[in-house]
Amino acid sequence: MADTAKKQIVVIGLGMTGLSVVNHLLRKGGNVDIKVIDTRVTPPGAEQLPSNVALHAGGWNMDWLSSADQIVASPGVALATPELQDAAAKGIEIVGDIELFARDVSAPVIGITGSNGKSTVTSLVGEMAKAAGVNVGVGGNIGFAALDMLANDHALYVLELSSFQLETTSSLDLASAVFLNLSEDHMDRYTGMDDYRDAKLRIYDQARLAAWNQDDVQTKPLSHEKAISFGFSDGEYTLTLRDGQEWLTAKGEQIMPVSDIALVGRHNVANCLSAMALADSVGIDRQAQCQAMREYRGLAHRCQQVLEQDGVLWVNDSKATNPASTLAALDGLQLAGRLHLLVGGDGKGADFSSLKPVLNTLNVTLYCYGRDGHAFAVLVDAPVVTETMQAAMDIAARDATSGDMVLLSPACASFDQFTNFMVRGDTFAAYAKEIATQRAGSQVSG
Ligand code: UMA
Ligand code: ADP
Repeated sequence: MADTAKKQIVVIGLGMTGLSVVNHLLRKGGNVDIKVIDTRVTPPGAEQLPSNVALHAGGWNMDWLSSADQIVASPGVALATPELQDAAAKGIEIVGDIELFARDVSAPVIGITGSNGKSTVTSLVGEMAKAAGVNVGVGGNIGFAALDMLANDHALYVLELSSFQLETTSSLDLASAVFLNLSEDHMDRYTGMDDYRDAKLRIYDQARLAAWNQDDVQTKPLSHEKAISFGFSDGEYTLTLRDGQEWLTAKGEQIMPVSDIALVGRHNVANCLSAMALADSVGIDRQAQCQAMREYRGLAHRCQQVLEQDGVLWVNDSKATNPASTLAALDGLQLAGRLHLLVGGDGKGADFSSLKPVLNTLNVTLYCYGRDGHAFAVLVDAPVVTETMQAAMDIAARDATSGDMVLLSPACASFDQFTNFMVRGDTFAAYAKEIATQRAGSQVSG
């Protein structure tokens, strides 16, 4: 029986988010009763759940749901789920972890959303703040639960926000927010692109300053009192020429040559422009911004070289989980030899035809693996179709010669065959090294 004198809080999902919510509520204390529901039979994190918090795993508990005063839903559980719809119809408040964060945070917060580049921009702004000596917390969708940051009193928070998290958040008071770009993703969760875009646009309603991308008009706020923009040829943060060289330019002032940016790829120039706009909004000085842009080389699993053997480069871009991020990896790619591109996995209902034109211009062998590999096989004339990524790597290793690149940039989520994109990327790197060791051994013995 529920103790009706206590506020009944039901947490849905016991992944990283659910655990952070439970720990946050316990830290806050008060007259609350916390229960957790996870539809998975063996939810991750169950072993870390304090013994005084009840867990219902492997399905729903409708009694717990209907007697809840508040439901805290994890981002992996869709609000459209009938059980949550029922609860909402009964007037039960449904929020997410970011809403709880918004209600308790007392330092300035910067928010970052978009289809691609969120983690790169989030971590780059974090690096800028650190270079300026600010005690900064960096978290959210990037892989560190927002509420866990509140346990340490930071002077500034940089928060990566997914569309799922934004759906259940309404009280953020962001110092500034950016919606970086919009391209097809998560079509298994949204009714279409408008629905997906609307979820992302919610970020601007909760921000004092809205930063948008001139090169992707879909990111423009529908209305906002204070909006600024960035873009390659337009906006307050843009590129200008000096002595034939491109310079990052902020509000008319030339700041730094583009060639000084440590991150690689044209998309990362746009990421730098947006990061500068966000850093300016909280007064991070320009010198610190430039230092971070000169030094920061990016996160693992984003176009990361993991091996070079016999002139063949092996590159891990496992974080490319949608077609636009794979297009970014292919943009401007110049190779002496052939590209061996590994794609496939859980396609999340995406349309991959946008890859076809660029594949046609490249000297490429396309390896299609995993559950939705077949959806890529129609894009080229002679695809190599395999069951697993490792099987594709075996063939690529056999066929690649000096000057070639083997690139994992799968345009899909990993969940059909891996726990997450990091495990997929680590598996790619480890298996590439295993193949290399075997080959080195056979060359010696041969
Ligand atoms: N799940 C169930 N039943 C449940 C609860 C979850 O089946 O009762 C499934 C979900 O469908 C999902 C998986 O479990 O496939 C994980 O969901 P979760 O809500 O438990 O996830 P967390 O471990 O809490 O991680 C979440 C984010 N995951 C998602 O939004 C799916 C992490 O982003 C984020 O780093 C973390 O919170 C901290 O904020 C990951 C992600 O893939 C990296 N995000 C998507 C993306 O970037 O494209 C949005
Ligand atoms: P997110 O957190 O939004 O998934 P990441 O910074 O982790 O973004 O990058 C994910 C993938 O998208 C990587 O493959 C990366 O190379 C690519 N990418 C990064 N920034 C951009 C951008 N501005 N436009 C398109 N693709 C990008």
